[in-house]
Amino acid sequence: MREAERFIKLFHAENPSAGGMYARLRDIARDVARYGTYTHTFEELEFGARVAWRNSSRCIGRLYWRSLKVRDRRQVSTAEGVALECVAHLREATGAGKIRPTVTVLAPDTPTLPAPRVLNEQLIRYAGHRTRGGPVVGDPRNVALTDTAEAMGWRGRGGRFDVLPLIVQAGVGEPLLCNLPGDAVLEVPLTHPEYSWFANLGLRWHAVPAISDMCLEIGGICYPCAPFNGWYMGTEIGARNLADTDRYDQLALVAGRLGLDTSTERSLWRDHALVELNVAVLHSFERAGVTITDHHTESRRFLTHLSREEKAGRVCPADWSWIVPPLSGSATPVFHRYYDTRSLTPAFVHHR
Ligand code: HEM
Ligand code: NRG
Repeated sequence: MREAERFIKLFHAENPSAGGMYARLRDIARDVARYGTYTHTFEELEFGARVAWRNSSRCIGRLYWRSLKVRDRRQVSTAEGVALECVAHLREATGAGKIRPTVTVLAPDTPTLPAPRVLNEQLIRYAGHRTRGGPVVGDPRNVALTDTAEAMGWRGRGGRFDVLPLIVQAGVGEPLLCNLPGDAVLEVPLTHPEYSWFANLGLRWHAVPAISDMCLEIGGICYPCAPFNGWYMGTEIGARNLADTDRYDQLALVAGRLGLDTSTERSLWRDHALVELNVAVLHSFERAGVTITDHHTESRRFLTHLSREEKAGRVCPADWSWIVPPLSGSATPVFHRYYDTRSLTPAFVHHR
């Protein structure tokens, strides 16, 4: 009730035309007393999800928080229903490359029924195949998820970019395994604007980052299944997913092809390879007509967002260690200051 009251007051403070705050609070108190829970109106849900994005202190992309598309699917609670909605979410959000920031809100936890859950951390993830004694083939981050899928009967093609199936848990029974249809997963093969050999590295990435393992908390109600997406910032792919030594670990290979001196750190071959990898990511997405942003533009937008929030009289919490991009940090304006570190609700939270 305390959380509900705080949220309803926020909703009415920011939506003065909604009217009837005291009647609404009285109805909620009655429902909570009777049923141990209450149901958000669509307007409350939409506002709550947008503010949860606005409050995401690790997110540099918050300037457009008001434009989040909210798909209200709270009536969907079966594993099959959840899987179908995830596929529909991907199709709508991908927009053939013109990516739309979207969240799909599925059934919440209630005192009588736990909510369904997607076990994948994102709707689209590449398998990490263990090999006997050798290195992982694919994305080492997803080895455990790949093992789970295989234990449920899934077989990948043993490639470096096999899209994993969704694993959906609803109720106490066996989880459901669901392959994503090809047309729901847009991917971009990577090429470089100057080096034709780059294409032969066979690298690619998916167009849409859609986090599916965070809980959306609004006014004391928990929506554990609320997959959301925006678009990528190039560095997420070029400076982390393809570069981290515990991910695709491509820097030495790229440096070798660039003819750099990898015998000494002082040639800065890692730094040089990182830049070319990131050039390739931005170039390839742009050429494929897929929305992507670069870290310089996004850093400037984020500071615009901060000053807008300040003008609106709001605190904008931010986590420096996540906001500063993993490439050329000090060449972006977000590096050169500190941020408010409070945590606010509504919020997207990690429960696992
Ligand atoms: C984190 C960019 C949209 C919520 C991040 C990160 C980046 C980013 C770069 C850090 C990721 C990392 O280092 O792994 C963007 C861009 C968007 C966007 C460019 C384009 C529109 C969204 C949307 C939501 C959202 C639509 C929610 C509705 C979050 C959250 C995190 C995050 C909760 C932290 C994730 C975690 O803790 O693992 N975002 N974002 N973002 N973003 Fe955004
Ligand atoms: N770094 C992760 C994705 C995290 C969220 N990033 C976004 N979110 N851009 C990766 O897959 O590389 N978003 O909602 O747009």
